[in-house]
Amino acid sequence: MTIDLFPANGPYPITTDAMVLPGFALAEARALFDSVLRIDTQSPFRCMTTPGGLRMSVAMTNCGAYGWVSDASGYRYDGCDPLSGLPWPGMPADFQRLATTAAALAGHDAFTPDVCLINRYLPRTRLSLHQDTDERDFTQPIVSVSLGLPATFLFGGARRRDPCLRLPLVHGDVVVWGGVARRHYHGVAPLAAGEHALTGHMRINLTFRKAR
Ligand code: MD6
Ligand code: FE
Repeated sequence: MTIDLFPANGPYPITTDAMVLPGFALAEARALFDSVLRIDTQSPFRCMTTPGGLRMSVAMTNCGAYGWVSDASGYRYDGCDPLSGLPWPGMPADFQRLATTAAALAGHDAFTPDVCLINRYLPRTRLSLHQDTDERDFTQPIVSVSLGLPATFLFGGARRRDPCLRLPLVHGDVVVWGGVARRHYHGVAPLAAGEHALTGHMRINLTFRKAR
C-alpha cells in the first residue's frame, strides 16, 4: 500500500514558505487569457535584452502601476512602457483579486501587488536560473499563475549551486512563495512543443509582485 502525503489536487508545499495551489486559477483562466491578449494590443510582448547584452528568449509585458524591464542599463521597475513612453495597462480587478486570495491561502495576508509581469513562452523558450531581487520589500510574497502549455519549473535554493527540484506546472496552477524562500533561485526548463485548447502554442505566466 502507498500513502499519499498530499491529495492529488490539493495545495502542496515545495519547501518552507513556497507552495503550489494546483488548478487554483482554472475557473478564471479564459478571462485571464482574454485580458492578456488585450494588454498585448496596448503594451505588446517583446524580448528584452539583459544588461550583458543577451536577448532573452521569453517575451514579456506588464500591467499594473509598474512594470519590470531589462535593458543595457540594468533591471528595474518602471511606471512606463519604454516602447510607448506611456503608463503600463492597468491591472484588471480580477488579476488583483486572484493574487490576493492565493497569497492569503498560502499564509500571506494583505498582499497588494502593484505589478503583474507577464511572460510568454514558445517551444524551446526557457528562463535561466535567477533570483527575484528587484523589489523593495522581500517580506512580500510573489504569486505566479500558469496558463496554457505545461512547463517544468526549476526550484533551487539560496545559492545558485544548490540542487533544483523539477516541478511540473500545468494550466491553471498557482505558485505562491515568500518568507525564507523569497530569494531562492528558480527558472523554467525549455518549453516542449504542444497545442493547448486556450493558448495554442504558448505558455503564459503571470507573476504578481509588490515592487514599491
Ligand atoms: C515562470 N516565473 O514561471 C517564471 N519568479 O514563467 C518566475 O520567474 C517566478 O513563477 C518568482 C516567483 C514565481 C515565479
Ligand atoms: Fe522569477
